[in-house]
Amino acid sequence: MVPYPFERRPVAEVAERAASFRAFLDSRRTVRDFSPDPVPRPVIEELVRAASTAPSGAHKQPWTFVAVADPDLKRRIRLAAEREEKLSYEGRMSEEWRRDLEPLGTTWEKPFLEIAPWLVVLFKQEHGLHPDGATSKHYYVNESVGIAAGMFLAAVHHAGLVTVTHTPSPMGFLGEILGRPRNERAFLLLPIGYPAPGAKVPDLARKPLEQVLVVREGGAAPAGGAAGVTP
Ligand code: IYR
Repeated sequence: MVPYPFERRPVAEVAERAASFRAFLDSRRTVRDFSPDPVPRPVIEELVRAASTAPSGAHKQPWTFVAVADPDLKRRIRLAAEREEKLSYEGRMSEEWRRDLEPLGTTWEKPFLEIAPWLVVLFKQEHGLHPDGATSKHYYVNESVGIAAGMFLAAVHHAGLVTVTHTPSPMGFLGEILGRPRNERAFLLLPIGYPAPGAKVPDLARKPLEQVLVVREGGAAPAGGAAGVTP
């Protein structure tokens, strides 16, 4: 163990920082309409370093980020993704699922997989696989990789770039095209870049706090109802 150099801030500053970070995250939108403008490789490296600060089960960091800028690989990934997506949109997805996607305006066509300057493919490592072929246990892999993905999204937004959490299903082709070892499964495909000029996003609203937060503060309930969030 080593000391943690934690800086304790006055509560007013904590409240201000909580609110300003919330507003910053609220300005993030999923973008599917990319500019081909390049993004330097060191930027992608910093985004992956940021994501890789995520907590993980027993600190195993059970993730691999594969950053693809090679046009041939991007084309192969696009074609394979579109093959799966076409099967999904034209048959595998239920009527209800198709209806739920209508406001997003998505189709099986994924031009962003070739246009975005980088495709970052996030793989989860089901277990450790060492150079001598020995394996070791990983814990809470989905939770760990999901947290790393969220931190990656925040880092992309903070850098001034955009992405979409694309999950062409099934994603087995990504491991094959990218030659990943047998302990890895594709988790998310994240195109990274700038929005195309005039890019549009769906007209979505976030759920209000009272639909996503339940507070149980304890103590006597104040007159007028539950503490905290009731208007
Ligand atoms: N993977 C498909 C379909 C899709 C599914 C969900 I759930 C979304 O939120 C968005 C899209 C696609 O990427 O088009």
